[in-house]
Amino acid sequence: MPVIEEVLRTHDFVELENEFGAHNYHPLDVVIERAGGVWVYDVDSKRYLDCLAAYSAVNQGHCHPKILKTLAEQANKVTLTSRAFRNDQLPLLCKELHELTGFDMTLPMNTGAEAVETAVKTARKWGYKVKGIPDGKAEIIVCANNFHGRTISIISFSTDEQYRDGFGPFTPGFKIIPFGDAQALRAAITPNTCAFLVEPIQGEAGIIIPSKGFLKEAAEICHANHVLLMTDEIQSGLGRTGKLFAYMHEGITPDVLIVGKALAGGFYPVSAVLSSKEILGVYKPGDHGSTFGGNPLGCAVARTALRVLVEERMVERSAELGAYFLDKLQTLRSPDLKEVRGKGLWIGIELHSPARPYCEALKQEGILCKETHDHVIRVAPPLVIKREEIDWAFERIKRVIEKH
Ligand code: IF1
Repeated sequence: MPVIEEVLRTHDFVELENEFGAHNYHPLDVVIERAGGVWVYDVDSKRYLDCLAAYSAVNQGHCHPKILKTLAEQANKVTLTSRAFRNDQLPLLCKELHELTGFDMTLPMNTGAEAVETAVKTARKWGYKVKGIPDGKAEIIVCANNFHGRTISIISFSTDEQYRDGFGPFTPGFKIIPFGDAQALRAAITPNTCAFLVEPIQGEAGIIIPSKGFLKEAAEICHANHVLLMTDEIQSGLGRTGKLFAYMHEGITPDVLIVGKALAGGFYPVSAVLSSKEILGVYKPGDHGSTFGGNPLGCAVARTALRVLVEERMVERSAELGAYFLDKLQTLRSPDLKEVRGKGLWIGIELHSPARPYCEALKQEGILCKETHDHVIRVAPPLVIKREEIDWAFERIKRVIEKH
């Protein structure tokens, strides 16, 4: 049979995915073929400004040339050793994370959910071995409207019915308090509480910023009660909010820091749990692990992803340009507009009506945004965005918001 080279277009890819892929997403129908910096191009060569940045996994910009170079060079040397043997990249990543963050130790994993699972296991182990909680009784406090991933244990403490529906039975040992409520945290702690797990700013919930001082008070309450404060900075970390980590806005240090996404600049899934020697010291060989966690390809990529974040002043850029963008967006006027809020280059535009039609209209204008929780448009471009590109985006966002 002759092979016919057909050119596949957007609708062909959409149909193929709909037919042969599971329908666990409802993506915008833009089929991306290539990207660089803040710009992505679809299969019809139409250009879009990316205002999602893969949920903050490409903070460093798409296909950053230095990270790409490291990926290619390391892939030519060795990609995977397993942790049965050592490799020459993991020790350097751990040391560099220590120098960058001040935390003593790193436990590497791959996806965000795995790192959260690892933090939960760490807190429980610490609760039994160090705090002396009776076996099987450890409790972890979490917040309503959290998003920490999609494994069974993590959805066990989700308050979003859709994330849980049909997936039980669930993992016990979690207590839910309202987000931003220090009094509720104090009241929920018992002698069996080993940790409080929290996003400093809630992403999926709609970029919800707690009132000033909440995290600081939470840190004091945790400290006074011998409870670990574990911040999930998988989305808020690595410059997104205008600081290296969002907890730095409150001048505190958590006991356990969870990072992922931008840790490897979008080239590779690399996540990690960072903590003290006392806390990560609870692990003995064989207690926990992962085939891919700490692999030389991921570690090399992460080292360069961290280096460019610092060298190219992306955290400072996020603070400066985020404030500039937020100021502009706060001038928008529409009866459908409820609130514009944000920190750094992480901005939520909350509407009275569903955000999806706005995202469709923005796509037509050449901007890719994704709605969250129905009524919020999130604006979170790569941190390499330029002032002129913000002006370009603002003109179009204004047109779409004020036209509706
Ligand atoms: C999807 C949301 C964002 C996270 C925090 C852990 C994880 C995430 C704070 C898990 C992941 C992603 C997952 C992605 C969509 C996205 C998301 F809308 F679902 F909530 F960003 F806002 N902690 N967030 O935000 O990390 O295992 O995915 O690597 O499609 O589910 P992961």
